[in-house]
Amino acid sequence: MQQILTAKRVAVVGLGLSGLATVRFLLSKGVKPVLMDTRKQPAGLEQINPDKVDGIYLGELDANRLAKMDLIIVSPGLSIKHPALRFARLQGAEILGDVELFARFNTKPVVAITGSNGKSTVTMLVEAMLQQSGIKAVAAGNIGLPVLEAIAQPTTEVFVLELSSFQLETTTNLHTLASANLNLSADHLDRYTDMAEYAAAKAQIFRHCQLAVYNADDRLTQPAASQAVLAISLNAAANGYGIVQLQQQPWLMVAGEPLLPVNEMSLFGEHNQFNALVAAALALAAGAKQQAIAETLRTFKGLAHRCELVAEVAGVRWINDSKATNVGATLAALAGLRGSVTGKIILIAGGDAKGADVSEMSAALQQDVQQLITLGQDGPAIAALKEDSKAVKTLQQAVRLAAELAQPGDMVLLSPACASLDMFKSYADRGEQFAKAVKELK
Ligand code: UMA
Ligand code: ADP
Repeated sequence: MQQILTAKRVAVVGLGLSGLATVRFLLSKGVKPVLMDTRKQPAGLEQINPDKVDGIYLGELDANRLAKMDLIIVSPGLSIKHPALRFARLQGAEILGDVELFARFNTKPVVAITGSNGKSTVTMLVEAMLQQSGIKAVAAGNIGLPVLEAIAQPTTEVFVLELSSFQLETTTNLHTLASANLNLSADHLDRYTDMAEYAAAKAQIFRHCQLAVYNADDRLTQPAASQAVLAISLNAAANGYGIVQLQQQPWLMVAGEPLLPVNEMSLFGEHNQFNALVAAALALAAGAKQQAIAETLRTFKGLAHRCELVAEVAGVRWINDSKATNVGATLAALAGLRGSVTGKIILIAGGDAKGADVSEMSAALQQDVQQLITLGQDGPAIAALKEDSKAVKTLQQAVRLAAELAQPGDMVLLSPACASLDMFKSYADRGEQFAKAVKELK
């Protein structure tokens, strides 16, 4: 595989986390890449020694320079439809992403996860289930640790990769023990022409997998190829997976065996029962033990900013679901939480909808939300879906307004259905500002 890099002119486009890891990886293989980024001041610039690389070019991409390359490794944040990249491809350059480079060099077993929502939760669950089984598993990819940084850890026995559609669209040779596509709902439509194009990017995860795990209730996740498949549904216990009634209570069934009662799981919400079943199937494929899977599901508390209880003040629960950056995630949060609320749900939503049709929230806003507070760039489009919604300018104002309107038994839910970047540094920054504002309430 090493020969794919020799005698080649190689460029790395994008100097974020994955770009920097790519540069280090290439340098370790004796390759001196050309570096480019459309930003004048990319965050990772100061970490690069200019003497070690073959030039750093910032600002608008130079199509002619790119066209001279044999191999271009593009960061996931940059669309491969960029005219300069298209031109380079026409001139014969090979364009791939860091995950494809990983795939060509990796020798360890891989489990991979994609979907519009639930990727990080399932990825962390699988990693924990494998570790609990005594297997040295490492989670990497979209979850945060760049794959080309993870590849350098010699003790790793299994890689658990969270893969975004951006990473998958440049990945063609990733071989996995098992891959899962959790669900597809409108997201990133500012980058894809339509849902079909977005779904096609996600479907790449099944290209070379020994077991394809998909969502039986979401047709768009179904693999096209006829490899071994496992369809999982919460609505029907089939193929050995699902929810079964036992001793008058619902149990998770995994590989044909009742694993544990649903109420013993520390994660809540129906969507997390589905996540648990998929994670169990993937972990089993990579050698996890049933008992370790059950123990993980009893103790795994979930990740920050995903339906996270940040405070309970005067009988009002404040939930931070800032990671709900698309409509599907907010719908799952409402469906998962509504059963546990005796009073009103006060929803704080809005931000950058990334081109999605927010009207898909309309029915849930009527049925499950008693008061809507909106903010951000696409706040008005969401506000238009519900009578008496209230628009605010800042998250702090939203929190103060929610506190005025809330009564004991109510839940205030930050689940924006939108990306945060119009107002915040990241979804985590938005979630932290929410928690801070809640703590400051008198
Ligand atoms: N950018 C430019 N010009 C460039 C290159 C990038 O403007 O030349 C911009 C991008 O549009 C983006 C930002 O810079 O706004 C970062 O892009 P990047 O490709 O450099 O990102 P990295 O820092 O390498 O982080 C990437 C993933 N980011 C994206 O896909 C946007 C991280 O996922 C991932 O954790 C990391 O690699 C390690 O593998 C983050 C993410 O937001 C969490 N993912 C999206 C999501 O989950 O919705 C897909
Ligand atoms: P991702 O990594 O795909 O963004 P996360 O696990 O970080 O997924 O969860 C993101 C959001 O999606 C959270 O708001 C969470 O409540 C919601 N979510 C988690 N799992 C699912 C699922 N299976 N279906 C729909 N929404 C989900």
